[in-house]
Amino acid sequence: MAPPATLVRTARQLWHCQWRLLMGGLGPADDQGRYRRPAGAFTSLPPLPEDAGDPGGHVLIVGRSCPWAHRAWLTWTLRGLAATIDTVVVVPDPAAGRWRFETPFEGCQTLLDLYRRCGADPRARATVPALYSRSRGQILVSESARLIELLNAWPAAAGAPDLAPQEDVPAIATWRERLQSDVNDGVYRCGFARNQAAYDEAEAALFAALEAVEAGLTAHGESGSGWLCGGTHPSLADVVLFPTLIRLELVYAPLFGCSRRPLWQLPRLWDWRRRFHALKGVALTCFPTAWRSDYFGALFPLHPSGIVPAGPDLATLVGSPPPAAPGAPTR
Ligand SMILES: N[C@@H](CCC(=O)N[C@@H](CS)C(=O)NCC(=O)O)C(=O)O
Repeated sequence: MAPPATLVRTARQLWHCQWRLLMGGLGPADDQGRYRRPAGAFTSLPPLPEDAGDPGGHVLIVGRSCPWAHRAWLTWTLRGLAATIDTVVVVPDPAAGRWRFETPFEGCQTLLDLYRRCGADPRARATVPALYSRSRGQILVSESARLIELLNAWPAAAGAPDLAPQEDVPAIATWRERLQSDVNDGVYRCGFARNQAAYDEAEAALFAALEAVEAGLTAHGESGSGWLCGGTHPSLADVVLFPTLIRLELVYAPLFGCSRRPLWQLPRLWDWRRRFHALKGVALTCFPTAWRSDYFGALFPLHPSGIVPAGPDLATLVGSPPPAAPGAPTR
């Protein structure tokens, strides 16, 4: 027998209050209910360290599921920095809501311990990615936007591409600014919106930006380049786009409501993602099982059951697009 309507109404009101409280734990919102990413610690771009060329002198701390860490990991990969920068992967501790080291790192069990030891503001969250200097015993930078710039300036492996060539700097900056707000943070602004209007605004901006990328790629496609800022290799603009796009069908569409259009309807973008994924070493930075379990398992206010979906299989997202059905719209 169905419970009485008054009981259902009361339960819904109570749950809604609880939900609002729990959402506050995911991050702050403005008075319109729009998610606002909190500022972190170690946010400025440091100078290139004098010992940057020393083997193993620095450590890039990343988490598998984090898209901000992913962009740093990609930059490290594309620049071939394994000889001078080690990587350490932290794993989520959902019960405590923080990152922990699998084996103690510099005597620390958790990333928070390391942040505290490095003198971070006690109120700051301990986030990935972070670049740590062994010689100084200090986190140099943990804001991914600056971190990827530092890694691009780092002494690189022979033949590694410059991901921000001088002539492309203005175009890269323009793309990065839009992608950061409307796409990288945009998916979170969809998922963490506190009301319909806040979601609608973020969702519209997200898909407008993706369509702008599609149009940009089409323009370059005609002149023979397949990357966002032209040229023969990807730039930092491509690097920041990839972590969000590769998680789209796996996480952001089903969990954050970023599902207005399937990506195969943006064929240049689909192909761009396939080509980026095929770059040397990029597949080694992709962990679809961890992405699914970390997002669906940990974001309790968005998904209280914690049930982790089975798919889709990443291989189906980085192959050829499905053939359009006869008469199906191409846009
Ligand atoms: N602004 C930071 C954001 C990084 C960030 O939010 N990382 C998340 C994982 S996706 C994190 O470590 N969160 C832990 C926490 O907030 O306690 C950046 O871009 O580097």
